[in-house]
Amino acid sequence: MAVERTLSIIKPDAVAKNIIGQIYSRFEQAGLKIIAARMAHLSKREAETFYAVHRGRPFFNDLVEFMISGPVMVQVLEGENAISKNRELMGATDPKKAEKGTIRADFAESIDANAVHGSDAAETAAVEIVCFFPTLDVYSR
Ligand code: RTP
Ligand code: MG
Repeated sequence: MAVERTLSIIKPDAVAKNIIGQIYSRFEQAGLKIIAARMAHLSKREAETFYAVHRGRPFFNDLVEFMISGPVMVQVLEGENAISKNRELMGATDPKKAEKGTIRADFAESIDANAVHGSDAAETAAVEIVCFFPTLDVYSR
C-alpha cells in the first residue's frame, strides 16, 4: 500500500454548521494525518480555477457561487491510500445516495451543499495541493 497525500476541503455549509472538529475526527479515526491546514474565503476566480474541469457543466455557476458563500477549511491529508480512503469517508456526491455513516450522508443537505471536497486521483491531488499550499509547508510525521 502506498502512502499518499490528498487535498480535502470542508465546504462553507459544514464550516457554518461548526462541524470542522467532527469531520477532522473522522479523518483521524481512519488513520489519515492532517499535515497542512488553513482557512480561506475563496474569490470567484479562485473557485472557478479550482473547479475548472467542470466549466461549462450546468451546475458550474451554482457550484462556484456556493464555494464562495463563506469560509472553507482546507487541509492536506496523508496516509495509506489517502485519496480513495478520503473519498470513502466522504460518500457519494449526492448525500441522498451516500452510504450511511459517511460524512455526506451524516452532515450534507444537498448535492450542492455537500460538506466536503476530496481529490479524485493522484494527478488532481498533486495539482490541488499546490493550488492551496504552494510552498508545501507540510508537517509529515
Ligand atoms: P468534489 O469535487 O466537490 O469533491 O465532489 P465530487 O468529486 O463528489 O463531485 P464532482 O463530480 O467533482 O462535482 C463537483 C461538485 O459539483 C456539484 N455537482 N452538482 N447538480 C449536479 O448534477 C452536480 N454534479 C456535481 C457537487 O456539489 C459536487 O461536489
Ligand atoms: Mg470532484
